[in-house]
Amino acid sequence: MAVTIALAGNPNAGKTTLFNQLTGSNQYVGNWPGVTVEKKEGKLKGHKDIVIADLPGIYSLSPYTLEEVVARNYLINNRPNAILNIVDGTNLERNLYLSTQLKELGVPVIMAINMMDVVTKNGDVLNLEALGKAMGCKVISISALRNQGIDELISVAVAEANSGAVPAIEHRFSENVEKALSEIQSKISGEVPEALARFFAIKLFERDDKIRNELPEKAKNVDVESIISGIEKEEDDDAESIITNERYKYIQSIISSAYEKRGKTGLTTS
Ligand code: BGO
Repeated sequence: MAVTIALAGNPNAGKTTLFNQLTGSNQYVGNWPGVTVEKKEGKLKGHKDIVIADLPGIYSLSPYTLEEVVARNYLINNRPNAILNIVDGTNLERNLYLSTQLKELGVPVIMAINMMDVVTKNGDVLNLEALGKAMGCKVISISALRNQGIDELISVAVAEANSGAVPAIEHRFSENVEKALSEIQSKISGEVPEALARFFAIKLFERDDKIRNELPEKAKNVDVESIISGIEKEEDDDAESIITNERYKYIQSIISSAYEKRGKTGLTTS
C-alpha cells in the first residue's frame, strides 16, 4: 500500500500553494465520499510511492463545519502514515490550536512553518528548536510561495512517514484533568485503537457526541458523566472550555519561549 501523508492546516495558511509545490502537476481531484467537498491528492515530487492527501482547511478537530467533519473522519479512519501540518508563522497562536490536537492522533506530525518570508521581513524571530521541543515534533521553516525550505521539508516528511513511530505526547493537561482522562481512557481501553485512546478520551471528556457516535458499541456506551461533572464542579467551568483554556495556556507558553516579536524600532515588543 502506498505511503500517505495528509496535509492539514488552517484556511489561508498556504496549503494550496504548498500542495502545488509538493506535487507539481501530478494531482488528481475528486470529492470526499458522500459529500461535495473537493478532495485533492497527488504524488510527492521525486517519490512516486508517496501520496499527499490535501485535507480541507480546518481550525480544530471539534468539527462545526462539513470540511472539519471530513478532515477529522479522514484522520481517524484512514490513519495516514504522517500528518504534514502547515502553520501560518505570522499567526502562530491561532494555528497552533489545531497543531496541539493533531499531535494527539498517534501519527507522526511534521510542522511546516510557512510565510517565513513575512516573519523575517517583519523582523520577528522564531526559535525552531524550542518550538519543536515544546511540540514534540519536527519543525521546518518554509516559504511555500517562494519555494524555500521545500526540499528539506520533503526529506523530513518522507523519513517521518516511513518511520512507523507513534510520537510521544508532550502536552499534558492539569493534574486533575489528566486524572479524569486516564480514568476515561481505561474505560475504553481495548475497545479503540491504542494510538487513538487518548484522543478519544479527550473527546469524550469534551462531550463530543459526534465522536462518541463513531465509536465501537462498547466504547460508545461508557458512562463518564460523573468523572466529567466532578472536574467541572472543581474548576467551576464546563469541560469543553477547560480543555480549550488549557490548550491556549500551553500555546502561550510555547510562543513566549519560541517567538520573539520585534517592532520596527528593533525593540522587543512582546
Ligand atoms: C493570495 N509567503 C507569502 N508571503 N505568501 C504566501 C506563502 C508564503 O510562504 N504561502 C502562501 N502564500 P493558499 P490555503 C493573495 O492568494 O495557498 C499566500 O487557503 C492574493 N490572491 O499566495 O491559497 C498565497 O490553501 C492577492 O495569497 O492558502 C495566497 O491554505 C493578494 O497566502 C495566501 C495577496 O495561500 C493563501 C495574496 C488573489
